[in-house]
This record gives sequence, C-alpha cells and structure tokens, in this order.
Amino acid sequence: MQRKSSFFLSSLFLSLSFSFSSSVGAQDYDPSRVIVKLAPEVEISEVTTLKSTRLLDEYYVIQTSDAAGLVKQLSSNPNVEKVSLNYKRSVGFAPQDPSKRFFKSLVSDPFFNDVRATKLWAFDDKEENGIDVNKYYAYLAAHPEIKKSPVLVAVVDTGADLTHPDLQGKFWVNKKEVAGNGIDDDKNGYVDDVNGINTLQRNPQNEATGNVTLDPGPCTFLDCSASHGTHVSGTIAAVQNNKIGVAGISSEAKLISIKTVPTDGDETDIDVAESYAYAAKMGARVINCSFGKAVNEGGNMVNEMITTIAKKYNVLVVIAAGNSNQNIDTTLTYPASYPNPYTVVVGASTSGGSRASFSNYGIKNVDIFAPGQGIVSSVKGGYQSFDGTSMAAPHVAGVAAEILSVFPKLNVKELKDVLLKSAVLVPSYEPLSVSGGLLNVMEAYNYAAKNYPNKR
Ligand SMILES: [Ca+2]
Ligand SMILES: [Ca+2]
Ligand SMILES: [Ca+2]
Repeated sequence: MQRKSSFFLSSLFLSLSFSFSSSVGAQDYDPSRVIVKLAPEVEISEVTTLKSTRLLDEYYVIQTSDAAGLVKQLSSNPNVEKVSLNYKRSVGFAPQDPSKRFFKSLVSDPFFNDVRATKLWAFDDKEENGIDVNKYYAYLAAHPEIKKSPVLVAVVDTGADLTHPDLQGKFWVNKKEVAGNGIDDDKNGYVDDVNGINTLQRNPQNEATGNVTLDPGPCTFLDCSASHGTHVSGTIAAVQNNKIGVAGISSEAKLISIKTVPTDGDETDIDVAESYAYAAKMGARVINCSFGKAVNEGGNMVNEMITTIAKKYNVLVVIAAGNSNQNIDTTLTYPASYPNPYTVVVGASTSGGSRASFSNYGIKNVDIFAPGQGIVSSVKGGYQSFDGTSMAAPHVAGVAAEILSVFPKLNVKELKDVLLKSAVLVPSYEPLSVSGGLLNVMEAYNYAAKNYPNKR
C-alpha cells in the first residue's frame, strides 16, 4: 500500500516541474475515511454501524479511527465489492520559466473588445497556431439563427475568486439553496452549497462545506490558492466583450466551483471522487481537472467514478496531461493515464506551433494538444500569464462547453469524437497523441454540424 516511488510531479499542472521527494508511511493515506462500493442490493447498514455518507449509487464514504484496519476487515466481506483507503496525492511545483516562452506579436484583429484580447494568442486562427476562437465567434455573429443554451462546467481545483470583476455572472448558483442559513435546503447532503463545495473544509459532521470563497491573505503566484482555479475559470468562462480583462472561450458556460486541490498539501482520492459525484449530480456536463499525480498507490476509485458519472450523468472529464516532459503511456500519471473512454487528456502547445517543452505526451494516453504556454487569464486581483497543461485543459473544457451549448444532445463519447476528430493535424503531434492534432473550436463546430445535426 506504500508508494513505490519517492518522486512526484506537480499536483497542480502548472508548468512548474521540480519534483518533491516524499517519505512513505501512514501519512500517505487519510486514516479517518475509507471508500466502499457495496455489492448489488446491499444496504450500508449491513456492512457497518460507523457513520457513513453516500457519494453516489453504491459508493459510500465511511468514517473511522482506523482506516487500515477497516479496509482489512471489509475486504473479505461479501457485501462489499470494493474497498479502498483514501490515498493522498502529492503536491509539488516547479518554477515557471518565462524565458522559454515563445511570445509572438499580439493578435492583430481580435473579435472581442476586452483589453487583453490581443494577448490571447490561443484565440487566433489555426494558421497562427491558435484554435480559431475569434473566427468562430465571427461566424456565430454572422449566423444569429444558431441557438445556444447554458452548460454547467465544474472546475475541480483550488477554488476561485468569486468576486473577480471578469467572472461576474459566470458562477453557477444553486437556486434551491439558501445562502448562509446553516441548513441544507435542497437536501443534497451539503449545507449552504450556493456555488459549489469545499472538500478541504469540513463541518463537525465531516461533510464538505459550501464555502468556496478564497482563503484570506496575500496572494502571489505560488502561495495563493486562488490563482490556479481562478486562472482556469477565466479561460473557460471570463466575461466576453465587457472591455475589461480577457474573454473566456465559452459564452454559455456556468462554473460550479469545487475546492479540492490544496496548494500546500495533498488532494485525496475520496475528495476527488466526491467532487466528481457532486458535479455530476448538480448537472455538470464537463469537469475540468488540472491536477494529477505520478504514483497510484493502488486506488482505482477515481477512475471508477469517472466511468460511473459518464454513464449515468453524461459528463465528460477533461484532464491535464502533466508537466514533466514524459511519455505517460510508459511513465504513468493519474488520472491522465487511466484507460478510460470518458476522458479527454490534454497536452500543452505553444504559440510557435510545437509541443510545450514541459508537456507530457503519449500516443495512447494523451488525446489532444491545446494552448498551454503564455496563457493570459484571471487571477485574484488581476490577470497573469501562466504556463502548464493546467492551462491547456480548460481550453478543451471551454470548447467542449461551447459545443454542448449548441449541440446539447451529444453524449460523452460523441462529444469526445467531435473534439478529437476535428483536431487540426500537426505532424509533430501525431506520434505524441491519439488525435495527432491541436484543438480547434471552428472545426469542432463544423464537424458536429455535419456529423451530429440532430443533436442540436
Ligand atoms: Ca445543499
Ligand atoms: Ca442553506
Ligand atoms: Ca472580459
């Protein structure tokens, strides 16, 4: 049950890749919780009298003072199909290296009036190594008959700055929940979950709270838990055409903010699985996961949960490939290397048209490339340029949301088909990814319009 390696890559997939070494032992799992999957037709009361919470279907989290002992005990119980410790996921950062960024000239003719729109090289045409966002919105403007509807996107990350001026109106609101009254008004198991949940902050009943607001205190790049999640949020959904800041890729995305990834600790398998279950139950169609770890200690519950929510709730999980310049077909990283048909794993491209030097790759396990270097987006208190596959994944999540807003009847496999088949082929990406290409929103729209016309 112990880690086989002492080297970990960054949990948050910014492009920083120095590795931490980590000691092994009891701290590698949470001693207070285990996750079980019950056998069919079994009630949790037949398995344990300890306090438990139902995550989804037959999945339950059980609270205990001896996780290892409970796992040992339940693993031979015929009423339990699977039981797993709550593994932690090591966190680590490596420094950003702006000197390696390739900055081309500003976008000459952006569609949007936001002051930083000229810096959004990813929005430029495919001939300029962008993903045709400007071109796509110009097309939509010329075709007002194209109807769009809102799409919920869950950002499972470090939380987000709910007060950011360029994200106003973009956060999902749980209308059945009354804020701040200490009551779980919609009876979904979470008190005051108005914009999402915080699995890192738990009430005395050990339930995730609804407090997704930022931690107080100063906010610089690496010590601000808000920056990462706020940046990801802006790439997907920042307010377009409000003359400030940046523009998000999807005009229709509403963000469910889920705080699960600490910057100074480890996110755990149960928290990740709980985040996915919550997002799915609340109606998310896309989940962005800009995090991961290089070692799987033995747990497979996260992968199972991805499959479960895809089948039951039609949710696509978009995952950053990681930033250690490795082939993740052979050097596995999780959740990116899980063999799962319901995920899209994203490597990072540059404005120069090549794989970012830090980006992981793999002809089996990386699906597509998307812009991930010199990406300007919202952070607490302003805007910043970040590098990382953490920044590439939300480009895919944003395009996925945009396609779903026009084609809401697409199922997960069809949506994945649209994203991958419409990728713009790049010879150097062909041995590095499933699609062999770069994300493109205009091509994705055209592909969906041609191949799935009845899914509007
Ligand atoms: Ca609630
Ligand atoms: Ca309430
Ligand atoms: Ca804006």
